[in-house]
Amino acid sequence: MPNQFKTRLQQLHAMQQALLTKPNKKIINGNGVFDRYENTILTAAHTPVFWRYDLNETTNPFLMERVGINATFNAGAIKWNNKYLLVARVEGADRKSFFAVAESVNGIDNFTFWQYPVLMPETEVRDTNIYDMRLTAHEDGWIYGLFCTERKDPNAPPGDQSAAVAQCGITRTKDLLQWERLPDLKTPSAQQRNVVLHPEFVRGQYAFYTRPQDSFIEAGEGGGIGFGLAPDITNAVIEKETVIDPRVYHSIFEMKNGLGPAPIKTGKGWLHLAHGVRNTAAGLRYTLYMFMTDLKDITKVIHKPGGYFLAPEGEERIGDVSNVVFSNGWIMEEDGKVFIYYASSDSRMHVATSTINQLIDYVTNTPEDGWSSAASVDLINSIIDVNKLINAEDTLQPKFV
Ligand code: M1P
Repeated sequence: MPNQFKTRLQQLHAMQQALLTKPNKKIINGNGVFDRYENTILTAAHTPVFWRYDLNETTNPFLMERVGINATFNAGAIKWNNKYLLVARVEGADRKSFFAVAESVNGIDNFTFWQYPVLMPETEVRDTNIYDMRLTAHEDGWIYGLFCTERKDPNAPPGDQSAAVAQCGITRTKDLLQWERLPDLKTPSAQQRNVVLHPEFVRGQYAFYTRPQDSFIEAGEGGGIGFGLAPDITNAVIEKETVIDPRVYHSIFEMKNGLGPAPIKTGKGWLHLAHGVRNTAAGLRYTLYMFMTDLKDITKVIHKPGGYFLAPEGEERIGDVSNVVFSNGWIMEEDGKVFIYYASSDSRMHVATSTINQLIDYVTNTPEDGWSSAASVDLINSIIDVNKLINAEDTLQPKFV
């Protein structure tokens, strides 16, 4: 009689091998700004079999999954020793998230998790849940990881088992293996998520992009993406937060917004990727948008295309929290190629690629939001008028009258 345990084990390994070695392909005919890829790059099924199964036939004769993994998403990204690394938010079946590093040789496929998840040291207050790390290679020589640490609200009434306090946890590393935990960031706001460390000192201080929020974990009075300085990262205190990218009525970021990865420095300004959230009858909708800030005054937004840069499409629209795209990781190569890592619907990771020249063109030449329907029609009319001046043969469009 065939050994059921061994047969199942072989099948498990074969399936995972096939997944981890599956080549990815660019989807042709994108929008000219970036290209999507056919396959997801990191899913719960990518987590090693030896994380989830006790592989000892004596203690696990049915070869049952002992530790379920629910999702892998919202990954920070960095190029390290010639490999593309994602520090993913891995969420267990128990709803707890933790960080784990997955690496790829080409940045678009074959992402494989390192043997162990990240062992994140704690502060004196235990983290209930940690997630969404933004990596910053700072000019001080450290790689920082800023992430959200969530704990039960100590002031919640006894019957309330969901009120939480979200704060910014800070960790740093030199090798992505050993992580030093620093005290959580202190700001004037009751809640913080989506905090990002700027890669350079600003007036000799550490510069943070924040997301000020009131005491409610959702939405709240928070006015947008904030900014603040702290002289000491080992005891980071921001005395004053100013909003640099506010929420706006009837926009893609009317409910809330938050910075994505650390900005990329370009000759024209600091390029930012962020997420904006709007309400719909079907719940919140998260899309990605871009803006650029001044090289000298990094709090000054100098370009901001109207609308979203990337929105959930097709299967991306469906998942644990549907209608969400979220990005907290990107990598720019020396030749200008940019890998944009994004998660869909709080479930799995994708990659899109572009170049820094395309992204600069996008952010500097895409018209800004006119904030009204009439302004949108005026904009389209002005493009039609320009196109009418071009020969019909050159535009491959029907002849204008
Ligand atoms: O569920 C969508 C996202 O919601 C939160 O982001 P934000 O604070 O900007 O609304 C986070 O929980 C994030 O991880 C999640 O993807």
